[in-house]
Amino acid sequence: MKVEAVELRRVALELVAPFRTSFGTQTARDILLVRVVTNRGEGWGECVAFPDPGYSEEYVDGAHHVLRDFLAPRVIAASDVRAADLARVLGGVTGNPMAKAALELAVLDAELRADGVSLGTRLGAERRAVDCGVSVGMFPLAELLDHVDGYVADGYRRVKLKIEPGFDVEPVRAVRERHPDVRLQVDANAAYTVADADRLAALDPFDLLLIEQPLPSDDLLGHAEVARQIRTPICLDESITSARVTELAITLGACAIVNIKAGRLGGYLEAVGVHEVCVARGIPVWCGGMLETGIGRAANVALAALPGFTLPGDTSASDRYYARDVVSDPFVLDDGRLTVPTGPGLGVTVDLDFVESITTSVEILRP
Ligand code: SMG
Ligand code: MG
Repeated sequence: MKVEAVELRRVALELVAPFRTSFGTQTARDILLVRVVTNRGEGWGECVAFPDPGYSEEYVDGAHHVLRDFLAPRVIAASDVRAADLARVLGGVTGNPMAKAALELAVLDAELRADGVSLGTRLGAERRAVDCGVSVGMFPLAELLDHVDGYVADGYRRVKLKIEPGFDVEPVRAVRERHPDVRLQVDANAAYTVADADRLAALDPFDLLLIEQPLPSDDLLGHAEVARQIRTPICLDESITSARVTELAITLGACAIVNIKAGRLGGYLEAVGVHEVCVARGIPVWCGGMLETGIGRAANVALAALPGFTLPGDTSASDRYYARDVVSDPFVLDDGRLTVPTGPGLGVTVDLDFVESITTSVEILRP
């Protein structure tokens, strides 16, 4: 397949509710979409970088720059590109996994649409629908409880709360008292240190499925130490940057569960590699989220349908994020599940008129 042009398009979308985490608050989104035009048709990808380098080093302007100056030129210069070759084609560029993942997804979508194969089939999906959880940002307690009540009433199969030092035991206790049977987990986005093990152990009585990324991303030994001091299983998110690091983290005892996010891993193909490692080592996985539009969401739902994804993901319905999604076939919760698209490529149709109406800039790169 020959890539003839790469379009870098920024769109603006309001979130239906602010999303506060230990690293900042998202309200209005500034999203970078990638469209590739090839001799076999077009494909779309979504870059999950946020405006600030808070979740990880990447941020949307930086990802845009790297795509424009380093990644897209390599793909455009290649005479023949398949998604499976991208790791090699982009190999000279280190880091920048979110930028790479966005380009990979666009190439995968174009290739699979041309071949008439769905992304789920390509990745190894075995389910027709996936169990969905919901991740709730930090709010004052009364408001948090209202949001959780609403999501539980919607049918979400698991609730995730964001925590940080000073906002942990109290909200977890309040939600647990109100919803004794809901599957509940927490995510610290690296806000604690190994010295906080006692504080994290104070969450043990609330029957949490897991604590996600309590410590900084490079502190694998610290996570292993905390794991020895608490009963709640530790799940890693930010630390899991490749299949190799996943092997290391599991071997060190740093995690008992893994959150798989393609953007953090440089693409959906590496995400499948992490899934393989985890299945081989008996480690349950679930699909993370980065507030994606229907483009990234379609890919996440396909990934979450692989057999090792045995826990509900942060793959919520379109209306949990946006009043109107960028695809004409938004994701709708049905009995706590989303249906895996079966059409070629991503299996969703980008709503071009709507996308045009929310576009803030477009850049088209050609040879
Ligand atoms: O997509 O529903 C979603 C968000 C899930 O909590 C979520 N993601 O660390 O797992 C995580 C966070 C990162 C983004 S928070 C704005
Ligand atoms: Mg997380």
